[in-house]
Amino acid sequence: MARKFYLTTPIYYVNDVPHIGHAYTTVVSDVIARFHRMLGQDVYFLTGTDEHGQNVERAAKARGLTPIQHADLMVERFRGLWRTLGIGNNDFIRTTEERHRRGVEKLYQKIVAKGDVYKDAYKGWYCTSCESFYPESQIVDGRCPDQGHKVDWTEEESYFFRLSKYQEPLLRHYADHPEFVFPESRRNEVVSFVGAGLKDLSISRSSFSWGIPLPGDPRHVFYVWFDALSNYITALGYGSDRKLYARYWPADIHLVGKDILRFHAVYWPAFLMSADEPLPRRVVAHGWWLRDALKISKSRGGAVDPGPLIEAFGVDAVRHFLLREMVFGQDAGYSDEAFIDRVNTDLANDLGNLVSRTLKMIEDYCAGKVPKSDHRFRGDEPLKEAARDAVSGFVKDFEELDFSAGLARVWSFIGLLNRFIVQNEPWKLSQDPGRRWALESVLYTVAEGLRIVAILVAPVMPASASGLWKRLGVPGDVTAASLQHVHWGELRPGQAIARGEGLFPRIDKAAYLKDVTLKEEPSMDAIKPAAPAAPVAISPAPAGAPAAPATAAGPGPTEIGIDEFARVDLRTARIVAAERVQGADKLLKLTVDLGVETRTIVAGIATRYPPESLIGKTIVVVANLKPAKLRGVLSQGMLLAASDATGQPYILTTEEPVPPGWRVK
Ligand code: ME8
Repeated sequence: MARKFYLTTPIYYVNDVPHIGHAYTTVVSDVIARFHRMLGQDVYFLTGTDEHGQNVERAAKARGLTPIQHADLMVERFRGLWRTLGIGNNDFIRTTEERHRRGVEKLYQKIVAKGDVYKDAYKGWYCTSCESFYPESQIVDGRCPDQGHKVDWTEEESYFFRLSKYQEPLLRHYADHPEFVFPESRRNEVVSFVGAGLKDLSISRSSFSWGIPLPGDPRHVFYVWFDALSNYITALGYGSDRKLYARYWPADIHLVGKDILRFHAVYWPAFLMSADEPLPRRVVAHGWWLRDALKISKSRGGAVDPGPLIEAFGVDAVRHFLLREMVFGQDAGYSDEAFIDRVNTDLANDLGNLVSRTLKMIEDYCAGKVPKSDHRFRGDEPLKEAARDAVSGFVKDFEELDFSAGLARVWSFIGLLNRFIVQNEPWKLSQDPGRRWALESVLYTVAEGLRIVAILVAPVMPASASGLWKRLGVPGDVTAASLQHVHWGELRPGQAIARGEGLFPRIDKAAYLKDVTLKEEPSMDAIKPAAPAAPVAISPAPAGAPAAPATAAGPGPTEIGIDEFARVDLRTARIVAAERVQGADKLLKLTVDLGVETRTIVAGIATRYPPESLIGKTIVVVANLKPAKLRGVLSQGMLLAASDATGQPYILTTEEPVPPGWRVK
């Protein structure tokens, strides 16, 4: 029977829109899952959302929504991004689901039965952002030690878990299972944290109600981390039908960012020990994507939205970049330059060019059919050996989670294939009919090398690997290929190739970087407490324009006088033409009649308005806004629209028809 492999991502909070950090964890997990499937294992891959707690309750309230309405909207952002990124998870758990509640209650009851829960008064520092309590000794300048958020003094009745009782058992477990926390440096941190002593842990809260009520005392809800961590077993039916639990638990890998390692490597195994359930095999922590040396996170700003990158360069470019650029376990800095350089070098130049020149030569010299290798040809020996080494090295690297090294190996092999072509000069061989066997052997060798490359890159770039597979005329699905049985010579001569379009177009770096300065950040309209009645400018603001008014928690926009308002030239305009902006899902290019002139305006309203539905509509535009280029199109103004909680635009129009060019005030 196939070995089972159970893999999880953290479940993400629904008070943040997904950014590149979340995408990283989920893509890496997907790559691990695909890799293990290609090793023939019975993989179960879980992701989901963490929907309870004070942060979510607050965010929902600020938006005038109930917590569940808020969560329902936000979950779609995550699901949508995972669909776009080609994530092949087997299940998606939401902590607001009934199956989850049942499992949490069951776990709690087992811990209670063990005598590990007692009621007491909690006094101490609480960080709402991290949803975590901290002892006085760890507070630095009124901020939490993990992420530097403000902490509040909290005093309330709470149920406690006897975490202190598990200090010794945990230390023993780390010693007996050195692989339990990975990488090694993180393991040492965990061991010293636990070695320094563990205090009992408050596992209930009564100051807010958005959570799972404690059985027996519904004035309390579960502490969000007790609730959240349980997802890894509740999704397998713990507390109800245990079939999946019996088949897949314990998890083989909990993949997390280093920010939440302690919860996974200390609290979670302690809860499980108390409940007499098996512990996960490994908790694996990766590093952070940084921008300007700060962790990328929406609350800190500088978030990178993977959406526009995917839109512009394709899913596989993003997946490859994430895996290749970050040395697993360490931090990495994100920049658009690094992204473009990586994609241009690895994908457009090295692999993309190799594929297109090989296919073109097979088309030109071999009538578009895979040629055969002649037994007289010996020049392929070093490549056969290099292919064998690349495969075994790649499998070892990926098993050890060293993705960048594994991919570097594949690219060394691609480099050999490129050099092999240059050295053998098939274009010269093609001139000499007596050496046709050599020409065919050379082209077969490269095509066979590319077949193996397709198998190796399949976990990281499944769509491109399939594209390459099809172009080489190989039947079946590359993702069904086995990484354990990669043998040289399986490419069948005589198969028709399908040259098709280039696999990876080259990015014009200068043009992209010029445009990107005007790119929108991921929309936080959905989670920011909206400034009531503030009209939302839908056109992306030009570079250098002041940021949207600060709305979160603090005071609303500062007051302005009527004179200041009068400086904004608002006009009615009639839409005379509308079309989509190439390569941008959200943008429409509108031609508007302003009475005295016609202008072009780029507006981010394509998600709600098909272009043809807009023709003839009267809208309101800011007519004296400095022109700005958006995705290469000069926008000479901005239309006004309201936006709902999810960021969907509703354009402003007039109640009665009015001619274009009238002043709005
Ligand atoms: O912590 N670089 O959810 P969360 C790399 N709900 N990874 C990053 C990152 C960055 N800059 N920013 C975020 C929670 N991540 C809890 C988890 S699990 C039982 C409950 C990734 O939405 C990374 O995986 O804040 C990190 O651990 C996770 O997102 C935090 O997601």
